Amino acid sequence: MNNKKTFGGIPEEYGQLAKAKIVLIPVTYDGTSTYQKGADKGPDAFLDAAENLELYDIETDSEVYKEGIYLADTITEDASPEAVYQTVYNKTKEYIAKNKFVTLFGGEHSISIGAIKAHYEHYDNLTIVQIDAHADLRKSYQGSPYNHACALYDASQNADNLIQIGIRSMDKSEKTVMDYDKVFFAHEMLLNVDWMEDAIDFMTDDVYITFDLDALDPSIFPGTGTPEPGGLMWYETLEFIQKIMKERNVVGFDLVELCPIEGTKVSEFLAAKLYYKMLSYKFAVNDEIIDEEDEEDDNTNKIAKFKSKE
Ligand SMILES: [Mn+2]
Repeated sequence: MNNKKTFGGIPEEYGQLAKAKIVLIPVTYDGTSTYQKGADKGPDAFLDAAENLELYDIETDSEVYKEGIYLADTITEDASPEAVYQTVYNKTKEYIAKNKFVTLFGGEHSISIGAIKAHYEHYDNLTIVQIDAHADLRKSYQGSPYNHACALYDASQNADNLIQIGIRSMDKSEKTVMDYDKVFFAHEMLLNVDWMEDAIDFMTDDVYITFDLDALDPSIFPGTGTPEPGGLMWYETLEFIQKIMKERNVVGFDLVELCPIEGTKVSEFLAAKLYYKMLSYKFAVNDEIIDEEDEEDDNTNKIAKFKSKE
């Protein structure tokens, strides 16, 4: 499928592959989801919402689209979970080889398997940060190792480092695979005001983020296949992402599991805004603004909140 538009309707000159630092690959696959279907409609809803974003980011005082965002052809492969994995892996590799900052938008979480692998093969000692309600550590599910329930199994075995954030649902069998030191369960994050720093301490220099949007609280993000209560709120999510971007070298990321709900745009608009925020933090030229904010960082991490300044 050929995307005729640019991401967010940015001017053509910033949407060309040759000049763009950033590549966005939409992937529509939703073949293995087991509860509500509809993640295949995620990329279109996300791209539509992005057209309604302000392209100036207040917090970083930047217009990150000027780094160039190339909207790659949507991957619509759906023959099998394995075929999707292979196609995503090849495409991601191709753009990494072109020195691009590769981002993907799903689709269900299985689309991340190939993207993660392409990145950990390219970068030595890469940390995978998984932000997700679900552990996704099953070795195989419903006959396939490329099922959404297995999205991080390969990374847990073959990547150098995996850190799981926001987990609040898993099968008992996943306990044998899980590295508990590097798992931040949602119920424990509530009580640990230092969870962000603790998590970052486990990260190596280079980091890839796989962000399953069901990690977010359903009150702010209802549009996902399996909306688990007790998730991350908006400002704590941004604070965490900003810290990672500042303290480590993020080399790419994916956002998955947007399942649009008819009659409301809340979820797709949040996804678009989050995507653009992540790029803004990554490429922000105005580092001073971020530094200043970091010095006031003694706020608690309970349910998201504006920072209190005494
Ligand atoms: Mn997931």
